[in-house]
Amino acid sequence: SAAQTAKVATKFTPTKADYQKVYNRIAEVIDDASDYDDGSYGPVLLRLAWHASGTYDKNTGTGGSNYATMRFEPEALHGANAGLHVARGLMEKVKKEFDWISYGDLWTLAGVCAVQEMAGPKIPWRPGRIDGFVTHVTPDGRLPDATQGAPHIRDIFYRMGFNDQEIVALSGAHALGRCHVDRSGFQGPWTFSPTTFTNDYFKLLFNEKWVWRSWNGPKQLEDKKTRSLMMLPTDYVLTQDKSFQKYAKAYAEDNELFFKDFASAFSRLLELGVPTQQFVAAEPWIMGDEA
Ligand code: ZEM
Repeated sequence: SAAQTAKVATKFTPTKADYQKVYNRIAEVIDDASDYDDGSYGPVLLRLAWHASGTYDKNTGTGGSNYATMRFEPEALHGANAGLHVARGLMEKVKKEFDWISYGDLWTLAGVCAVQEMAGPKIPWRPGRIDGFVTHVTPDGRLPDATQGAPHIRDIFYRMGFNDQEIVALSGAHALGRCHVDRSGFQGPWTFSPTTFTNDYFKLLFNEKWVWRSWNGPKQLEDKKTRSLMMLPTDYVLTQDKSFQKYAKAYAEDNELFFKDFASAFSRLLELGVPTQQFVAAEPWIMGDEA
């Protein structure tokens, strides 16, 4: 019909400038957090982008950021995703304003925005993810379990297609945010500046003495000096495993190297599971340079 033709003819094709508007809106949401945690929604949004992408399995091609399956049960209820309803709720408001963006693009762009607005490196990103269905939901157990050791970390990240160097670089995201007893059971921040992206996580891993915390919660470490910082067993493993340790030391000594390697690995993480032909641009964009 004529009405249908007209609708097709006016179909909105967003440009980079339109995605930049979404980015700017997310940046406002991140900062509007005076009563939340350390005063920023950045860390929990970064965790959303990571958990939305980190379900990828390179052998089956399933999981990853393409279909934003965390919108559905049971994935939303997987133990690893506890607390991420906060981040999804924040992005729901942005989605209402920019209804043309897919959830996968919105959540990964939020991760990019979080890193950049918290003074981290520029993360190359491009849109093209599509909203999937409940049939695309991934099985539980694809994200890392913080109580485990090096073999488990390798199993999980090799499945996504990452190597030891990339595992260590990505782990540096724990410079940001904190653990919540009511989400993971663990408690506390990794660094003294949990809303600023730095290589402090690696510096602290080597410069502080880490001892097991005595408490009723799951096994975690605390710094002997102030007892105000924490490390998960999987964080501490980066200092114990020979191959991980090499990269962790390099990042502790060279912030620029950490920024470069994190940006490259995180950019790739955010594209896991998205067929190349779906992307609207041949090369990822740098967002946030011009408003
Ligand atoms: Zn995390 N992470 N993570 N992580 N993570 C938590 C919090 C945050 C692991 C893990 O078990 C946990 C990566 C890798 C790994 C962030 C980003 C990234 C928490 C605390 C746990 C238990 C959740 C809570 O209680 O709120 C394990 C085992 C990992 C690998 C071995 C990677 C990779 C990340 C991004 C690139 C961030 C930003 C947080 C803080 C969230 C917040 O709300 O403050």
